[in-house]
Amino acid sequence: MAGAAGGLLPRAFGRAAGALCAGGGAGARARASAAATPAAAAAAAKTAAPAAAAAAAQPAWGEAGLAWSVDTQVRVDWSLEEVAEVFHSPLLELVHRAANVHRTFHDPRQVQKCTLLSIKTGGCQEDCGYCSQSARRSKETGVKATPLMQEEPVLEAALAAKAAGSTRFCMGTAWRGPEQVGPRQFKRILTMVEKIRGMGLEVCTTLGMLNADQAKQLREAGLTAYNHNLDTSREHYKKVTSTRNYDDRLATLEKVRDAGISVCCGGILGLGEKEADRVSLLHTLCTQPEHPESVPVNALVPVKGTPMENNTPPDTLEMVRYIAAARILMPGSVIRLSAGRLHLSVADQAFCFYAGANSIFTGERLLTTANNDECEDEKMFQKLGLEGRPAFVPYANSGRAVAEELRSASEEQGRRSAQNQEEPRQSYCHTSARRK
Ligand code: SAM
Ligand code: DTB
Ligand code: SF4
Repeated sequence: MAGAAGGLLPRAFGRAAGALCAGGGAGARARASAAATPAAAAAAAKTAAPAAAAAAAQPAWGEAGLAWSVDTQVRVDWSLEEVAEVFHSPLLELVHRAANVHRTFHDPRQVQKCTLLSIKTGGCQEDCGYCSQSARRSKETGVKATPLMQEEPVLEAALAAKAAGSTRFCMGTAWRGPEQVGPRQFKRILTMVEKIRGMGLEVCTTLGMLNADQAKQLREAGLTAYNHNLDTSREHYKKVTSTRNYDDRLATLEKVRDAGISVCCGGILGLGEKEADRVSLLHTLCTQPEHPESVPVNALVPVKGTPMENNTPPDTLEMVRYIAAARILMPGSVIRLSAGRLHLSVADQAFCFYAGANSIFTGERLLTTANNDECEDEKMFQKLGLEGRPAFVPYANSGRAVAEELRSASEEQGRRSAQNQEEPRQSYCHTSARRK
């Protein structure tokens, strides 16, 4: 279902692909899509153009209805209240709505396999309370500092990952940023990026804080994505890390975006945060100038010797709720079920995939902790009828780009109407068969 936006618009997979509805301009559609409850729908109806207003005013399930069927907009203007409303919806309604969004924007059978490699472990200057790699706690955690790996074993690991079905290779370093180690080591990483990209793999790095020049060099080397997590809410962040602040993280994300590299940014559940912190992080993520291309959802892996060793990790339903909300709020992004998968059963993971997760890390290790057995993952894919997501699948990841497409489509329609060349209007607002 490619639309005028040339690949930016949602592609509909399977039966949840509803009819395109006739409606007003981009503004009306944006208002209609914001209507997450009958009350909000009624409010939207007051200001929307007539057709969109009618759609917005009609809840999916009568008075108690949740307007899950109006979800094809990629929006970057979510209010905190709207995010909270999505997050706190009854779980099965939330998941149902998320599953619909998932099918509209992604092939739900595809789950991307990614492989992580810690190319420089331990000895980190920072003091993130969840992390095994901070130099300050090396005695307690027993994680020793190692130098940056040489090129050859890294390339071998990337080839092995590709042979095992991974389509993204992600390299992590335990340091504050490349500044800390100087240009020679950074150059080695650039070479790794270039060569791994040459293998036809997506390449991701997570190297801490970047300046604009480093981001540009990574881009020129062919980097696909840069992982830099916000981890939790701005409010809770101070309790997690004292050596940097939220704005430092946001500044690096801006440089990555400006360099034209896809942003991979998400968080960890289980850092002692409240539900309001989870809502706040989701709100920050979905109101970035563009949605992150990837949103990792990590469950804390409590590491002995860290201040969070006794934290209780989130349960499956908390993970599912978070994934489903992220899927609805950032429909085009790849939601990555990341750390903490080791303790999830196949049924738990199936629920996460149903709620919209479409990537996992495969391979025996994450960075410093154990990961699921690869053969078990393979069996899980077979049982659930999943297939690996290929590299470089295009998707509608950018709220900004979609908004621009909608604006120009709307202007074009305006011009046509003015010239009395009325053609059937195309709208990207999705109505389910049930609502007709
Ligand atoms: N040093 C870089 C940084 O902090 O951006 C990159 C490496 S860091 C280990 C990558 C991410 O892994 C962190 O941002 C965090 O979200 C996640 N992470 C680290 N330790 C974790 C743990 N014990 N449990 C869950 N996630 C963890
Ligand atoms: C992300 O969000 N999770 C991955 C990846 N990005 C780099 C890292 C998980 C690390 C889990 C703890 C460890 O193995 O040290
Ligand atoms: Fe260092 Fe990254 Fe670990 Fe923080 S999360 S201590 S920055 S390796």
